[in-house]
Amino acid sequence: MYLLHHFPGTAAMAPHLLLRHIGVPFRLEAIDRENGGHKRPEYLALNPSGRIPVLIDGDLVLFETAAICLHLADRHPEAKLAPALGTPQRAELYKWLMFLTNSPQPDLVAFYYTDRFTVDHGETALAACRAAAEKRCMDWFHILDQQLADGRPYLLGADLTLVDYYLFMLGRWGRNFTPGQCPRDLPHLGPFLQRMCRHPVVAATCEAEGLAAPWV
Ligand SMILES: N[C@@H](CCC(=O)N[C@@H](CS)C(=O)NCC(=O)O)C(=O)O
Repeated sequence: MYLLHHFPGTAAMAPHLLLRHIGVPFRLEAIDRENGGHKRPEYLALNPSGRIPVLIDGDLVLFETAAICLHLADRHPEAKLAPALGTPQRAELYKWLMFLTNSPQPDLVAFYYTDRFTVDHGETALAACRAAAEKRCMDWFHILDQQLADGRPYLLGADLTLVDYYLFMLGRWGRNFTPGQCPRDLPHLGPFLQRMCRHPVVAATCEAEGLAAPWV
């Protein structure tokens, strides 16, 4: 059985969504995040970066959310979370996954952990840093919005893949941006996020994580 070290609403959500989509037995190991459970030696032995999540698959201890997602997709090809290896569609999946993890995700981290991105912790400097992170994030979300502009239901086209779950998670993190200028307000990404909210796997995961509505 898989074990996912987890805290609601964090990056652990993407693998949690995938595990539910696959329908395989798993257990969530709750991290005592409020009390720095992810910075304790036992957890650092699993993930030296002290970040959530970690997946345990037998003897395999895996950190980095995207790696966990790809591993789950590879272990369960019948779940069709990724197109077949070596196909152009698979390359597209790599492209969007790398884009998500290299562009919006770090800037979302900068939005939420602003004090790590400036040595000036004065109110004005922190607010400026946060506003710049939000602006960068929205530039990335506009690109994702354009990818959905041809009416395709999912990032790669007709079929839902792991990058859609990943995008849902990151789009959700943008819900605290300036009202009216959030991912949910974009013309194509907004409907995508609402559609994902209605997906039974997403609804069940958000409910299981105890997330307050609206989810995006
Ligand atoms: N690159 C890592 C980032 C994970 C990450 O940022 N996790 C956050 C929760 S959403 C965390 O554990 N933050 C605690 C910290 O940075 O101290 C991944 O994708 O797994």
